[in-house]
Amino acid sequence: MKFRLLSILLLVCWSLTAQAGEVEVRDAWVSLPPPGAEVVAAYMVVLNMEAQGHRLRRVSCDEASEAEFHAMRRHGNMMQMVHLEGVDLPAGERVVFAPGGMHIMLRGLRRTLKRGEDVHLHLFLEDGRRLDIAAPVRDMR
Ligand SMILES: [Cu+2]
Repeated sequence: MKFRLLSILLLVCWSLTAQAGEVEVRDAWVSLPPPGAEVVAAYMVVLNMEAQGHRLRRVSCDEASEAEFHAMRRHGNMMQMVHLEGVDLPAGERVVFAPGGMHIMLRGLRRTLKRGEDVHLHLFLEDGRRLDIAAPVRDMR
């Protein structure tokens, strides 16, 4: 009986969350590029708190002429970057972009990035939504 009540409560909580759900980006940051570099990587955590899956279809950046989703793949004993056409965001899960794994590659920087300043990224979901993110520039950790 107690157990059943708990299940019902959990279910209620879950549906409330799903209703108020959204796709959220946390801890976005850009690694400080070496002087003169034209390529730089951005990282973040994307939470899909909705009950249905979504997909990141495209990314753009105010400070760079090109922005792409990249993943790292092993090729022999080398790690290689591969371009991803999109990134799935499964329902209720978090998708991590971090050094050594998925990242947003920014090419053609329009100006020199300084430590502490914000880089502005725009994520486009397949359902037409757009998420605007400010990602501070900081040293690689
Ligand atoms: Cu890359």
